[in-house]
Amino acid sequence: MTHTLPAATGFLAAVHQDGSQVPRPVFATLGALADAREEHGGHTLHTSLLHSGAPDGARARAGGVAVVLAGELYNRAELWSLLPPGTEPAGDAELVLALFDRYDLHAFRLLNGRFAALVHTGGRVLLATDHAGSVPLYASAAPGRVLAATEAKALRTAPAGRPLPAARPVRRLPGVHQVPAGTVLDLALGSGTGTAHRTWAPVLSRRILPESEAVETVRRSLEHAIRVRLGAQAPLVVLSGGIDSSSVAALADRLTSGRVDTVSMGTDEADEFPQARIVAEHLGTAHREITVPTAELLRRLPHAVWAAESLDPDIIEYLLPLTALYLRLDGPGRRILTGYGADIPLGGMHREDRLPALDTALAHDMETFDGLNEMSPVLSGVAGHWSTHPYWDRDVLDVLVCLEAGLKRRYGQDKWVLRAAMGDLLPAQTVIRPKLGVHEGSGTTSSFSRLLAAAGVSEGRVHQAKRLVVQELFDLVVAAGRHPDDVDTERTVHQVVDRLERTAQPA
Ligand code: IOT
Ligand code: MG
Repeated sequence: MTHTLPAATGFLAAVHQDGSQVPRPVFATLGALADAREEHGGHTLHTSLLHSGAPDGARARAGGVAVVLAGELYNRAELWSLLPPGTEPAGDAELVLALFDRYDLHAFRLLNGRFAALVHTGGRVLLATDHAGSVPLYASAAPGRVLAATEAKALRTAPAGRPLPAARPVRRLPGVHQVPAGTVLDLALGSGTGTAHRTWAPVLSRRILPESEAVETVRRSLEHAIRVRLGAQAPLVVLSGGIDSSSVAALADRLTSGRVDTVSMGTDEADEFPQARIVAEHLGTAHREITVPTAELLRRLPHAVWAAESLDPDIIEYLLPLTALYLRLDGPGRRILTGYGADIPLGGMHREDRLPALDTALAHDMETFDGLNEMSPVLSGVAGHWSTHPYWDRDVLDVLVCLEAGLKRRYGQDKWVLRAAMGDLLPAQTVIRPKLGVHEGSGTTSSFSRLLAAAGVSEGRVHQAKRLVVQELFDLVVAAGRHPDDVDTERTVHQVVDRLERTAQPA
């Protein structure tokens, strides 16, 4: 399915002064691997690209500069307008190459996309993430070499690296660091160290707009973000029937010539099928319901940690039902649109009427999202799909974050400005439907809690135990490189609980 997925969905790349070995690429993401080795200026650049048939668009070289890019750009037309007339980049890597030639590392300030990239030029290696760090990027560097990969596990066997500026060390992987969101690390190959440049930061100020202007701006920016995320085939929208995903489905449906597919997941314990069905019927989408038994859902916990490489138990509870759903979507790789992330800039997880608390939550969430990997493409990549998040489009996010809180919470409704923006395209009951998190709507939080209670964890320690279980799973499937199919959730829970009990006993 060419042109449906990006040219590459992940990479492992290594730049060496000597001819050292490159770790064997191991990814959770499904895909074919295209290896290449180039010598330039006395350096070797090895790349292993995860692709779905056309890796060429993900690699570019001109003169002494090479670019490797996983993911895709969403403001291509704007970016093209910066290039000399007649320049026609064949893919996003070539486009970045042309921009790099003109702006050097500041090229990354121009990009609105979902990508991780490496640039090699002379003795420099640059590692870049998109504004949201939505494609995680990890690195291990030492004098004479830089290794970088879109999954931490791919660097599991890399020789130990040195600390990197501004980058977070990865648990149990000595010398492996995660490149922050919206950052370019400019590294000197000789020393294996360098400087970090921020290319994006969430806006801290708030804009005051009349209702109608706020509503129109939100509608226009979201519509644009969805238009640029549509591939050659009709997309698949993961639909809960809440305002976030229903808005995505409605706009995708308007902008697609063919029929949009929607899918809703539930468990034998809980689902939002009736609410999603109302939207699917209203729009006339080709809709599916998939029931994942709770036992299967819990068996997928190691897979969710393996894919997200996240240590946050709350985030893993949001991502687990989605991972379980993606693993049930067989067939060729699909382009998936999700409503994930809308609650962060709109304060949607926040259920009270006080504006100071809403802005406090928002400011906190915008300060702490980095490194949670909640939008990692690997979540659907484990089943060969490519997901993308219109609410975290750089322009949409900038619009949403900076609206004054009273436009988000208004007339007793949460996410008011979005609801008002979508009023004409959705059933009235969908527009006013209160927030229900995927972890609640699928019974994920409660079934995970029950598993811990059954293993003897007291109610007051459930959250702590969840954190430890996620940590243990991370150690197994990321740091130790075990395949999640070979990791038993229940056994892991029992091991963690035994350890908890031993440390809880007085010495
Ligand atoms: P939620 O908003 O419920 O779900 C995220 C997306 O997953 C939905 O927009 C929808 O596309 C898909 N989805 C949810 N439930 C289903 C379902 N049953 N079947 C199919 N697709 C479904 C958590 C949350 O509430 O998810 N995410 C929040 C908050 C993130 C907090 N992170 C942070 N503070 N850093 C969000 O903003 O999406
Ligand atoms: Mg949401």
